[in-house]
Amino acid sequence: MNIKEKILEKLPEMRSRVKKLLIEKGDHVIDYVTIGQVYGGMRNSKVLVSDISYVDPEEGIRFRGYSIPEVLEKLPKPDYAEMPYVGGLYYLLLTGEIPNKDDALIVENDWLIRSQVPGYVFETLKNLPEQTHPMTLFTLAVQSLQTQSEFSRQYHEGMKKEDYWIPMLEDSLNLTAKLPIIAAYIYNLKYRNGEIPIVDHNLDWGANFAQMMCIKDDGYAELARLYFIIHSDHESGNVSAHATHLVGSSLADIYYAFSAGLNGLAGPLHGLANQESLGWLLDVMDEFGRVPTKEQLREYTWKTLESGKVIPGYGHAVLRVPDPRFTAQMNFAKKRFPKDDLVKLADLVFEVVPQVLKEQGKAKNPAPNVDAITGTLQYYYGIREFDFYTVLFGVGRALGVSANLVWARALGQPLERPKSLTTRMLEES
Ligand code: CMX
Repeated sequence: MNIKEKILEKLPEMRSRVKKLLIEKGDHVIDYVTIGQVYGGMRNSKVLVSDISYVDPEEGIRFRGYSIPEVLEKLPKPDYAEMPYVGGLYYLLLTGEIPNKDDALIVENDWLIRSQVPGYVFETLKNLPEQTHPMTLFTLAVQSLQTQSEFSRQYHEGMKKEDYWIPMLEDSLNLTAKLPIIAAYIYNLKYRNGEIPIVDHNLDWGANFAQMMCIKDDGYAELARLYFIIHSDHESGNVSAHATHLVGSSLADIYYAFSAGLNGLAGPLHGLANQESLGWLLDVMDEFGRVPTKEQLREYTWKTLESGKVIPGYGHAVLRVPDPRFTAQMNFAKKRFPKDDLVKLADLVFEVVPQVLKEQGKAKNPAPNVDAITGTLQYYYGIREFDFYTVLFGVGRALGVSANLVWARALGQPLERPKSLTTRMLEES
């Protein structure tokens, strides 16, 4: 069954659950919000809803109820591959059901059919100044595809509200189909010969990305699938997901909404941390000329903290344990290239940094997040241009945020518009 048919099958029940919930418990208080939360980036204020994924502080992400190890085990895989089809993950995010191989292949084939990127997108990127950041190129490419929006076209022609999700799904499939090509083109444009990558119709979405990046090692196709799956979603409150949702709530189409999310992802406290984390590991290697001893690393960590900097890749706004996305990537690296010096260093950092952060006593979570290892793996396979790493994150993140937007439309979620107060009002409260 394709995704649209599956959503059509599930929608009546989901709509009636939400309707019943609002009738029976619309006035039910979930939690209260403190002034500390209002001034503190709204941490842990429970004001969003998403059925696509949930981050348990003590366990980590679950996609539609499945943990990362479960997702990697249960989703169908290409023959002889270890990592599942990304198309299968998209099916799971959008429908809530683990697909069989045929279901996953329907998505993969659909992506191939929709993969052609209009020539003007490449021309637009080519005409920008050479020093343009890869994330700026990525956002502009997504934004420039807006002319193709089915949602926008059908909305202006007039359509029933209950059908909004249908062109939203079309747009989401069209957009996600094109992102690997756009990302590989940005890499070529910035760091190689500027060639337009060619999709191989015999390969899946992840393997196609590896092929378009011209990385011959089969391990990179496995890593691409793993990477895009684990970066797809992290519930709704993180900056990229929330920005996408907020902009989408104005009934902006996926191109407007996701380019807003990408702009948020580009910040150093969010998606840029992966490159900062690898940079920190490489600085450690530079300082000692080899993997340092534990004591040397301890001292170096303190030196970083005392200079007023954070340890990138450590800490999290929600998680209170090591991020399972870190663990999945570390397991991958240790299985395939355990002798790599950066992997050894990342492992040592995992031993030393949480202890130092605990001693410092500031970070609520001294454990690693996803970004503590991501760059190390890309570096191993030869992707050494740091500025490109957040583009990879963005390709993956599109899957989760677009699935959320399709369901936001399907359930008729309204314009988001929280209320703000003045400092005086808070002082007098
Ligand atoms: N190194 C040093 N200090 C840290 C720290 C770290 N890795 N993590 C948190 N802290 C500090 C904070 O800077 C803050 O200090 P101040 O009180 O002086 O401002 C204090 O500990 C409390 O912060 P927190 O409540 O534990 O963390 P936040 O929810 O405010 O921020 C995060 C979360 C991720 C931004 C923060 O841990 C951080 O800056 N980490 C390093 C950057 C990073 O890895 N970001 C990627 C996150 C994953 C993602 O979303 O992409």
